[in-house]
Amino acid sequence: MKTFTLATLLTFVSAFALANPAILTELDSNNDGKLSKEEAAHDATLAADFAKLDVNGDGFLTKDELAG
Ligand SMILES: [Ca+2]
Repeated sequence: MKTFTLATLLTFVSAFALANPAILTELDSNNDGKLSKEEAAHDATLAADFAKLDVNGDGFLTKDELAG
């Protein structure tokens, strides 16, 4: 039962992480649910890939763009 509970918890955590990339929560300083170029600049990889990740070119990275 303990193993089942842990497995269930891990599944939940993984699904949550996919839907809400940790980097978004970590860097979203104004909590608007998306990353501006300024917020993304705190992560070297994100900053370098910003233009590529910003699929719709609106200047923000949403959780869908970060997950995709
Ligand atoms: Ca965007």
